[in-house]
Amino acid sequence: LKEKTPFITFVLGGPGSGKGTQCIKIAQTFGFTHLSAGDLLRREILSNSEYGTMILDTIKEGRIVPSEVTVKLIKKTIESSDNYKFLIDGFPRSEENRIAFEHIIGVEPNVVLFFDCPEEEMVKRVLNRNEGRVDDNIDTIKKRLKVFSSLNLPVVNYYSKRGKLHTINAVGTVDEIFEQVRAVFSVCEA
Ligand code: UP5
Ligand code: MG
Repeated sequence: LKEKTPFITFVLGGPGSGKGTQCIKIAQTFGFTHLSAGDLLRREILSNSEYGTMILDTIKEGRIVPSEVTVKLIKKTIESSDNYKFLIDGFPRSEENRIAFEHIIGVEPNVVLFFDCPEEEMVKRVLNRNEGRVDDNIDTIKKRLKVFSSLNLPVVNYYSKRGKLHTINAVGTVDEIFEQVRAVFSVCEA
């Protein structure tokens, strides 16, 4: 049983907008546990899970893995952690994801960060990454961008209306961007 109610930050932004890079710095500076939904899914592929093939096919197409699969992985990670502060990177990606999280985990995020980045900059970063990700090719990137604007931007708008959204200008050096992020957490630290 957790002694403290969790403090949850959702970290949203398009492919290559810098979510993962900034999460590492936030985790180090503010003591969050960094939980990347994409990393949890990629780990699931490697672990011979019954869902492995389905997840791989979905990621190759830039589509969204069914909510219950992702939320189950997130729940397991939260429950097995001693920490109570979590950065959930790259989730929720759709209104359906968001609603599933609220139902299954039973809490709403305290803070939502949105890394706002022009498409051409995101494409450039992803193509330069060179880490062998199956979805880092121009065809899949185009699909990821479409899915992002049609399914993920509604989630961004939802949290904007709820007054929880902090939009970060994601163009600039990693340190310049982190200064904007630092300002958010300096005010609303748990
Ligand atoms: N970089 C970072 N910051 C920079 C800066 N300021 N200036 C210049 N370069 C910068 O950064 C991307 C690259 O840019 C890196 O090389 C970095 O060094 C450089 P990164 O921090 O990795 O960006 P990030 O936003 O994390 O990009 P990522 O590609 O991881 O975002 P996606 O949202 O596309 O990927 P994710 O892993 O979250 O999801 C992958 C797929 O999994 C999805 O498409 C989907 O199919 C599936 N998925 C689900 O189905 N459900 C989920 O809940 C989550 C994922
Ligand atoms: Mg990432």
